This record gives sequence, structure tokens and C-alpha cells, in this order.
Amino acid sequence: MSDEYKLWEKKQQDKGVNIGWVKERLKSFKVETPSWGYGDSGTRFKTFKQVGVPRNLFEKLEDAAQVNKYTGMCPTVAIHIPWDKVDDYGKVKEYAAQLGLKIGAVNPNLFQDDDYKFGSLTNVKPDIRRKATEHMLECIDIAKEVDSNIISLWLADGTNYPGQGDFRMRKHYLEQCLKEVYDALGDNMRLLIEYKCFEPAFYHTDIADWGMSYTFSSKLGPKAQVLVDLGHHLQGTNVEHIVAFLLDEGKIGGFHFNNRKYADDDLIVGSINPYELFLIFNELITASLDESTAQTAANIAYMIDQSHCIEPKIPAMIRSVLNIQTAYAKALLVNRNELKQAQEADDVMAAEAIVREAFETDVQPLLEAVREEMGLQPDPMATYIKSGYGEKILSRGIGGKGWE
Ligand code: LRH
Ligand code: MN
Ligand code: MN
Repeated sequence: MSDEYKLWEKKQQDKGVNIGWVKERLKSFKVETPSWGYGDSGTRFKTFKQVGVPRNLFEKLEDAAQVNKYTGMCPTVAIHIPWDKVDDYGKVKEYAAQLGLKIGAVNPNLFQDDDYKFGSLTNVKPDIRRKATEHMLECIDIAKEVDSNIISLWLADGTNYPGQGDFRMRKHYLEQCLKEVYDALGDNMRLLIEYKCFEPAFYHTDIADWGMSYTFSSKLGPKAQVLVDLGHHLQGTNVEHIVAFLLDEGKIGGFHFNNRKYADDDLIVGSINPYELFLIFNELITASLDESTAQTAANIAYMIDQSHCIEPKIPAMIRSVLNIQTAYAKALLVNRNELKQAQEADDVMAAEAIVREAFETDVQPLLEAVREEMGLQPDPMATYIKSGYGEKILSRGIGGKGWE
């Protein structure tokens, strides 16, 4: 134990922080990385190809294993179908296990087929809705094969012009398709429904906000929940409030972490607005300590949804994971008893200070100590860079698998 850490721990204990509890929470915290974050992706203007990008799902898993190896907190990988389509999912499961990984959420893709130009599950044509529903059912089968229990649905459907579509009819189509999908879920499977205010459609999106995701998932039943992607809100939206609200309703099932400045920028988590991330964790931790919300909080799937256009993929992923861990650690330090007292006394200044001071605390000594106790190196990024893996994969060449 370093002297720096001993000093840090003493200071926190004097403030009433239960260090043993904080460390336990940090050790058990896991976040899923997305297979597509290891591949090439771009903007609608250009995809810059990188040398060394995985050529198939197996190589994506190898890269994801590196992130898990150095951070110790990413044992599952989300897949996207058909980007990650293979003939034999048994082999995928087996290879993942060899790498110390499991397959996490299965993401259907209802946005890259010409048939979906005017919508998929909301398309006015029954045969196209059928095709889209079949794809969802195929993803459920894949999930069962790889022992995953999460289907996360992002629906790109929407319209570009007033009058283009009948809002209510599209809603009805969607409800019908989702009902069929929901009924095909296995016993312990969940359908997480993402929302997004705009893009790729610019006039209306069929699942535009959390209220719509909530409504669809409530009608479906307990196996359907809302997925909050941090990049999918209008400017200024109070995401932590949405999170608290959905926690209280038992209807939040997962996150797609990323960061943005303007729209769905898919930037490194915590690179633009780390305070927001911290405040979200503050709500999650508070809810985990409250009997009425503890179960919902315990079942949340923490996932990263990021695409790296100009960044080297693996270091960018490690940075995101570390930023998430940092925000989480800081949120664990909030003195909830004092905060409650300040709230009950309407002491605005004290309440704001309690929350902010936790955010301003340097948690690096704590994270280093936790990593050492987990048998990890204290600096995951530097250890990865030194490992030479980044150079080794250059032999894969250029033109690896990306968003297609
Ligand atoms: C849509 C989205 C959704 C997709 C992923 C690639 O913007 O967030 O989750 O599946 O990006
Ligand atoms: Mn997403
Ligand atoms: Mn997105």
C-alpha cells in the first residue's frame, strides 16, 4: 500500500466514507464493450480505414479481450447482426470463453438494408415488416446460441417530411411487431428498447424519446425495458433525471455510454461532459441503496456504444472504460447521509457542495489500489501500450471489418 494511498484513505475515512464498501463496488463493476467499436466506422462523409482493424468477429473478440485484460472490468462483448454474422455461433461462444469473455447484448440491424428505406418494423408494407420481424427473431435465436439474455433494439425508423407517414399507424405496426418479438424471448431474456430524437430521419423518429420507449416496453411487459444511450437526447436534456425516473419505475434496463458535444457523436465516454456521467452514476448508486429500486439497479446492463473514426480503437476503448470507472468511483464517494440532511433542510449550497466535492476528489490513488488488489497493473493504458499488441495487429493490414 503506497503512502499516497494511505493518506488518501485516511482523509476519506475521516469524511465518513466506507472504503471497504467502495472497493467492493468497484471490483464488481462491469461494463460491456461493443464489437463495432473495434472495427472501422466513420461519419456520413467518410470512413477512414485503419491498419490493424479486426477482419472478423473472432479478431474483434481478441481486441476486446485486451481491454478486459488490462482493465479487469469488460468480460462481455456486444455483437451487431449482420456485422458480426457467422455460420457457427457455437464457435463464437467457445472462442470468447477461451479469451475469458462472454457474448453480451445482441443488436439487430434494421438500418442498412435497401428494403428499410421507408422503415422496417413501421413500414407500411407488410412484407417488409415481416422481414424486419424475422430479423429480430433471428437475433433472439443467436442470443440463445451464445447464451446472451439481452436483445437491444435501436430502431432507425422515421420520416423526413410532414405527411410522409401516418404516425399512429406506424406506432400500431411497431406494437404488433414488438409483441411478436417479445413473445419469442426466452425466460430470462430482456428486450431493451433504445430511443433517439433524430437521425437518420430528420423530421420524426418512431421511438424518439424515453417516454415512447417506456410506453412500448410497459405495454409489452416486464421483460422489456428502456435503454438510455447518452448521445440520443436533445441538447440540454437532464439525462440523470430520466435515469432516476426510470429507475423508480423499474423500467431502465441498460445504458449505451458515449459522449457528445452536438448530436450522436459517439465520442470517448467522459471526454466532453464527465460531470453528467458522474451525476448519472450518483442516481444509480442512490437507487441501488434503496430497497424499492435496488433490484432494477442491480440488473442494469452497462454497455459502451462508441465508434472510433479517428482514434486508435483499443486505446480509445480503454480510455472510455477508465473514464467510466473514474466517474463511478467518484459517485461512490458522495456522502448520502449528509446529502439527505441538506435536502431536508433545503440547504441548497450544502447539497450542491456535497455532490460537487465528491466529483472533485482525485480517485486515482483509490483506483490504483483497487487494481493492485485485483491483480492488475495500476496504469492499464500504459501497460497496454507497452505490451506491443497495437504493433502486433498491424500485420492484419488495412480494410478490416467495419460498419457493413
Ligand atoms: C444508433 C446506435 C444504436 C446502434 C449503434 C451502432 O445511433 O446508438 O445503438 O445499434 O448506434
Ligand atoms: Mn446506441
Ligand atoms: Mn447512437
